[in-house]
Amino acid sequence: MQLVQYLNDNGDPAVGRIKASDRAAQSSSSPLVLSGLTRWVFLAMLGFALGACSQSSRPKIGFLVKMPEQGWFINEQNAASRVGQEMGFDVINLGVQDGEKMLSAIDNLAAQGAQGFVICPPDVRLGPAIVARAQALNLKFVTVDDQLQGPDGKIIEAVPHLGMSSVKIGEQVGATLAEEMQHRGWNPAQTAALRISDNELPTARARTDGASRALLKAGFDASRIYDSAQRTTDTDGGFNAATPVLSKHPEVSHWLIFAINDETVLGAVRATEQLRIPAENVIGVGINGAAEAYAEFSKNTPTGFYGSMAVSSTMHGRQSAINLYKWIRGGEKPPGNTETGGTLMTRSNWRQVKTQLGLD
Ligand code: FCA
Repeated sequence: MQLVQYLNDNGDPAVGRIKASDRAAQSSSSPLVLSGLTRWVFLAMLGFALGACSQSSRPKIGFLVKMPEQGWFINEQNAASRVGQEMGFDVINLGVQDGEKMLSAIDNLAAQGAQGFVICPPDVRLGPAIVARAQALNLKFVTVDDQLQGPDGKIIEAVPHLGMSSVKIGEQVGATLAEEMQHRGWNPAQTAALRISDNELPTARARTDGASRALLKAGFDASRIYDSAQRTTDTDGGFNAATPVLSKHPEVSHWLIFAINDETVLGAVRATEQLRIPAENVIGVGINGAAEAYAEFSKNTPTGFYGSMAVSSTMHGRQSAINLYKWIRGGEKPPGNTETGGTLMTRSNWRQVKTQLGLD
């Protein structure tokens, strides 16, 4: 305590900071009486040494995400850091945008003395490489959001996972699109749907398949759903996937847009704007409910981005970190698969939903 006060001031402020009575007690009882610069250097070194000791004795985990710039992943990492502070462990947040970065991040974690990591991998097909590296380095790990695939393309069930209930959330997206289309009184003959998905990512396919099913159930014509595959799951990926399909169908005046997340739908909505399709003729519904959605809902005039199925990224970050930490501390291995639900967030209720889901 005294040391912190000491280092916060310039010169020799410790003397000024310590009450006269304490100072008297200190100089008479302390066997080690140093003065001036020597004392300053000694105290500083002691402080650093103590700090280093207490740091290294705290358990450490990594939190590795494929797109650290996305609002969703920012929330997850922040929530993990917060729960670490509450429960007494350190969280090292890293971005792992490709396989090479990911493997060196895992190596670095081990070198820093971490005991495990939570990961949303840049490619689920890296599953076997992650398992092998973690085993070699004796690190425990769990996945969040995207589940790992084995060489046979099947989910690696042995790795504990926490993620959204993709099919159900997809179905909510489809039902929302159908309802809003009806609410706006659109003519089905002038309406088409743009479905953008990432075929390599099982959670993505499950989300867009769920949405398609709900649309069909509501009576939407299957031949009026146009597909596009995205190369990346961000806004650029959505924009690039949407543009050719939208341009190819000038006869369509009203568009429903759905995809794997908010970023992709936002990219597609930007593409409609560039093609001068009026915002009121577009209903885009995304998934995530993080910063990108708030920014869109905060605009003065509504855009084609009608809503987002919001899921608590805060809860995902917090719970997956807790699961891993307890496991590291000798508790049971976390459940094989935990699925979370979603809530519709729109321009009119986004602030309430944000609070309700404990989002940053
Ligand atoms: C995938 C998506 C993210 C987010 C997450 C829960 O990783 O790419 O945007 O939706 O699932």
